Amino acid sequence: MEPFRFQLLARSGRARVGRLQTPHGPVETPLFMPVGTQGSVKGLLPKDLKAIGSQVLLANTYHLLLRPGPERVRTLGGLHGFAGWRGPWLTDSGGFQVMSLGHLRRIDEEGVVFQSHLDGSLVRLTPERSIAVQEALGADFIMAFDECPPYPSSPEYLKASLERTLRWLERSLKAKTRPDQALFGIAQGGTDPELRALSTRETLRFDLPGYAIGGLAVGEPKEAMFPMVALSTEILPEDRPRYLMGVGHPEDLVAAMGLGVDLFDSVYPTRTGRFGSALTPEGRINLKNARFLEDPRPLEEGCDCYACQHFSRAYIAHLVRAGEMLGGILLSLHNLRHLHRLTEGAREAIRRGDYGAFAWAFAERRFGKEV
Ligand code: PRF
Ligand code: ZN
Repeated sequence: MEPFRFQLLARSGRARVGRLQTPHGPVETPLFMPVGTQGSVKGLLPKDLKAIGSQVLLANTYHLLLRPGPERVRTLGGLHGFAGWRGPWLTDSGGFQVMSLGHLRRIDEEGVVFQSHLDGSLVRLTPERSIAVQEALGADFIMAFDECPPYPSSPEYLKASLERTLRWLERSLKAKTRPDQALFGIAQGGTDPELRALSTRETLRFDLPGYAIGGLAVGEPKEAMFPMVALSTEILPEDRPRYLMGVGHPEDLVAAMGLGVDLFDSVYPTRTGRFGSALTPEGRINLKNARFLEDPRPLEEGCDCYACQHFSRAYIAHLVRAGEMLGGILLSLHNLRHLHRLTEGAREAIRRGDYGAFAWAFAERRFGKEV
């Protein structure tokens, strides 16, 4: 596990700064990972991602299995060679994407059978197949094959599902052959405190280089999500990275970092950018709003990203209205920079031992007045 050594560098309350070693260089946590579902962060060049401080990119087993296929990616150098991002990659295991995108046909002890959203063909995904695909894709971090139950689900279903996910974790681990990839386990349990604690404790029986908090941000209210995050980070070991899957709203990052979460991913910054919105410290602004058509200011005052350094809100609002792809590109770039700056600021505050003041200042700007 030495290639994936995780060192805690500083702590402030429950918030932590860590350094995570990977075969493609070290990364600093807390960290937001941009989503490159198809091996590409939509609209952005690897050099631009590097320039805004991206450290790890996430790709999806589900999509790359269907197209172009894992063997093609393996032959062309794995994700690092094929997709031109030479830094660390993480691949998700596919179960979650099957649920949200594929036409799920059956889920049983063996795995899932689904209908491809591309050509309707039947595809089987099991823990063994997911790991084999993730080994071919060659990411630094790979995820155990899990089931993320929908919200709401009955306690009976949650229990049966989390127990199956634990058996799938054992099978994922057995199927793994590459020593240069770190397998993360994923705790489930929905928003039931007993089941969440049970799933987390049982997942910890496997000595793994990192642990993910899954099954959240699937439509449950925030008042239900955060107690699960708090409970999880209390149980999880201090010396392993914790990854809260699919969470990317700035205010959720600030709260979860405060609870001791180290890693995040979400399509939110890029998707909301393609839909015409910019993240700012005061909240999200929609460039389709007529009030931006004559606004000479940058998306965010003081932002060092290329979009804010070169273009006005008025120009980007024009691009969005005209349906020009540059609009979505500039907004995605800015939104990712905004989240990276947020985690960078958090790291600095934690190093100073004052995460509380950071969270307080964030809340004041974000919620202290109307945008
Ligand atoms: N499991 C996996 N991927 C995920 C999730 C999960 O529970 C979530 C939940 N928000 C996002 N992505 N494998
Ligand atoms: Zn910017």
